[in-house]
Amino acid sequence: MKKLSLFALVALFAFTACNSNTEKSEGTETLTQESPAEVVAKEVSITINAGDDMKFDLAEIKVKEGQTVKITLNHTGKLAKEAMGHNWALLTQGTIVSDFAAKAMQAKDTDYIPAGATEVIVHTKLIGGGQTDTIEFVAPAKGVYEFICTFPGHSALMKGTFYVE
Ligand SMILES: [Cu+2]
Repeated sequence: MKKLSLFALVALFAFTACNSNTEKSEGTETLTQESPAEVVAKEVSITINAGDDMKFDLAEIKVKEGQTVKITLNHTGKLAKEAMGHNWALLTQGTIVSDFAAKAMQAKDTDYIPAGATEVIVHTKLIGGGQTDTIEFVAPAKGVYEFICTFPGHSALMKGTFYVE
C-alpha cells in the first residue's frame, strides 16, 4: 500500500513535470511567432526616385530572403529618355559593375540592357522625365547585391547596395 502510493506520487510528479515542460516550450514558441520582430512581411514595396541630377534617392535597399519585392522607379526630372534615361537594374553577385556598364552602353537597341545578359537579375524599363515603372520579383538568396542605372555614364553615380537578409 505504501509502495503503491509512492509510485503514484512519482508518476504524478513525472506527469506534472513533463506536462509543465511541454506547456513551457509551447508558450515560448507562441511568443516567438507573435513577436513583431520575428514577423516577416510577405511583400515589401520600395519607391526610388531619380531626376535630371542623375542620382537615385536611395543608396541602400534592405529586404528579406523570399520576400516579394515591389520596386517603383519614378523619374522626377523633365529630360527625355534619350538624354537622361533611367532604369533600375539588380546585378548578380560578382558582377564587375564597370565591366557590365561598358557592355550595357552598347545595347542602345534594347534600352541598355544587353539581350540575355546573365549579369542582370531583374530590371525596370528605361524611362524619361515624368515616367514611372514598377516591377515585382522574389528576393534572391541572402547576400549583398548591387543595383545600377545602365544608361551610358550613369552607373558611376547611379548605384547602390541591395541587401537580402
Ligand atoms: Cu540613369
